[in-house]
Amino acid sequence: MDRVELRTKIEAKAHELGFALVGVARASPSSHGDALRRWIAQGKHGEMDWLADCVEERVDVRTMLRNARSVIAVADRYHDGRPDCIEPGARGRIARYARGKDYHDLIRDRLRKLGRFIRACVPDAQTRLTGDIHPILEREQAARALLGAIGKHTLLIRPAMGSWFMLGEIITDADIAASDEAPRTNASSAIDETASMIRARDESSSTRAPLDLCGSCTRCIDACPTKAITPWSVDARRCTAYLTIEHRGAIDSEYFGITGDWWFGCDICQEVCPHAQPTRASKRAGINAVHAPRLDSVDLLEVLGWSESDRARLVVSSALKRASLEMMKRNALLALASIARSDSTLALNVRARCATIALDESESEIVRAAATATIDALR
Ligand code: B12
Ligand code: SF4
Ligand code: SF4
Repeated sequence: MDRVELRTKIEAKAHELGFALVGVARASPSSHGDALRRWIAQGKHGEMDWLADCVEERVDVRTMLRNARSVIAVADRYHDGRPDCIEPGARGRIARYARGKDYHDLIRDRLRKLGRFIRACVPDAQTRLTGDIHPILEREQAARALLGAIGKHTLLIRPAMGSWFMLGEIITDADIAASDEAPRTNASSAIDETASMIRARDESSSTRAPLDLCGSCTRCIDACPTKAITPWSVDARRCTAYLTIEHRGAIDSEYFGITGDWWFGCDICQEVCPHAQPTRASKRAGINAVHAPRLDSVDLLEVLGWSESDRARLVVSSALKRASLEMMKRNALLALASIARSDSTLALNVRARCATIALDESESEIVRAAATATIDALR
């Protein structure tokens, strides 16, 4: 089987497995290794030491598989851009990627099947699956495979479909034609639109600068409540997604009252992006049914009274399990500090609850500190 035919077969199999986008990149070092090293040196990874521990692996996928030649990048679409319609009250929102079943499991199972398919096509091939936790710059690999381009908010954007994608990759020593290699035999392939934009850029310029879908737009930078974004870089320490999902200690009081109603993660930079708005075409493209949302928000005052068994019920086969019970309570107070600012009756109620929590020795230091910060934010 020739290299282009192999790519076509793999693309067809990935679509059959339900992936919205698939493409192939050459296995070669990152073009942004220095940007990553700078990001780590500036401490922008916060407490995510696992990012700092394997920088050199991240900048070259061949460290994950010797003799790697190709990276197959896939993307699942989990949301179509429609605005939220959350029931009224003191509700804390869950980021859209975490509203359904845990995406790690959903993507990994199908990547395994795709890996088996590749090994059936190329019997001696070795394959390594990745997906979120592995040391690989997934967005760069996806952009190289022409799945889309990286926006100033650092997420992969697919023109006309937005950034509502989860990514996964297979690294292999099989020699597969990369997506930017002509000829493409599959004219209806989902990546052709991006491929032609990239070809147009190459024809109009001698440099191979990354495809820029942002132009002079700065909407995500302006809308980010914590000022975490500078063009093509996010200071994780300031990002609500980091503060509510990755950060395990007390949240600095400066964030109370400004992060909005987000309880787990944050979607603001995607919600405001012109590329991520729902269009007729993007609604028609739909989402993969396996990502059907189960829970979009929680009652924040209820969370404050939760026990371990309440949490356990909620996190079954869900990405929400990354947050411990004390993080969930801390996050509930963070969201209440914003919501109650515009509701004086709620503010009265929240202040009273916080005064009790702040003095309650059965609550952890982290939750008590959050209660004090909430009272201060509501003064
Ligand atoms: C750590 C991490 C986080 C951290 C840090 C985020 C960040 N921007 O780095 C935190 C906890 C904050 C986070 C938040 C979120 N995350 Co996250 N996260 C990751 C993880 C595990 C590693 C990312 C990483 O390596 N960061 C280090 C930085 C330096 O890497 P980078 O931004 O890719 O760096 C490149 C660019 O800066 C680029 N670059 C540098 N200069 C320039 C200049 C130009 C012009 C261009 C084009 C590029 C460029 O080069 C660098 C190297 O390639 C990835 C999975 C993975 N293994 O990749 C998921 C991942 C990025 N996250 C994802 C998601 C969905 C989210 C959230 C939307 C979740 C949510 N709703 O709450 C938010 C979005 C926040 C945001 N705007 O980034 C998805 C993104 C999917 C997509 N469409 O892009 C990923 C890919 C997970 C997955 N498997 O799908 N995340
Ligand atoms: S996820 Fe929210 S806090 Fe993080 S960069 Fe985007 S808008 Fe800012
Ligand atoms: S909001 Fe504007 S600047 Fe931000 S990623 Fe989207 S297009 Fe780019």
